[in-house]
Amino acid sequence: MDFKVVEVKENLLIENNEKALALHNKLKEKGIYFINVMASPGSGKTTLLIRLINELKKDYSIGVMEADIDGDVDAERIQKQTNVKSIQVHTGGACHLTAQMVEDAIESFDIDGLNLLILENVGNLVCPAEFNTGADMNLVLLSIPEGDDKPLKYPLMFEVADIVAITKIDTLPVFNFNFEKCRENIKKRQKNAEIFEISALKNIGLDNLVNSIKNRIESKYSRIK
Ligand SMILES: Nc1nc2c(ncn2[C@@H]2O[C@H](COP(=O)(O)OP(=O)(O)OP(=O)(O)O)[C@@H](O)[C@H]2O)c(=O)[nH]1
Ligand SMILES: [Mg+2]
Ligand SMILES: [Zn+2]
Repeated sequence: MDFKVVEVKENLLIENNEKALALHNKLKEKGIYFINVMASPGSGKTTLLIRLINELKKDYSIGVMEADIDGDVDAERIQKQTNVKSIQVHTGGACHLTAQMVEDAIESFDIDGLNLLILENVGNLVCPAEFNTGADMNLVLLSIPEGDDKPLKYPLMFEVADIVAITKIDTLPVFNFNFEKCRENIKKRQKNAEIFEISALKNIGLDNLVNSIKNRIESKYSRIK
């Protein structure tokens, strides 16, 4: 019995990886860079995205997908506070997105007019990391109140991270959080991860993060003339 369960899951992930690769290639053909944002519920993904989008929209034509189990508050926040087209994706109870779900969601955009797609994945440190979305880059948030030990407990999320934004640093005075330890814990999982210390709320440290994202997009496509 146990053996069968494992096999089913493996097949599911293999199938998802194939779909993700196809989607990745399709977006590449269209010159679209795709960022997948993952983190715990309430870690500050939407707050950060509003800041990032208001900078990135100066150079890129952006489409945003907000994934949640239910509700449309995040898509509305993005649209209201950035004026960028955003859609809400409901997962129908699932706590992650599959590549197929992403592909279906992308159909709501006129993607020929876009060159940057951003996905806010479902708030969850576990299975979103298992399901490749076809993205060019995974941006993972870790907020101060969650604790510096999270990379030890949720290894895969940090293994797949290209950038880790340690966020809510304005709350540092009321939490025990060791940056050095946290960086060490992240590097244990992903030695190439680029790490930024930020506060989206207080607008601290965002310039470096924006520049890193732009550099990644430019090194793939050379968009900015
Ligand atoms: N102090 C502080 N609070 C923050 C910061 N960023 C976000 N918050 C607060 O954290 C709460 C959750 O923020 P969201 O941006 O909605 O978090 P999220 O990760 O998008 O949440 P879900 O989509 O529900 O998973 C809100 O009350 C924000 O105001 C920050 O840098 N510092
Ligand atoms: Mg959100
Ligand atoms: Zn899940």
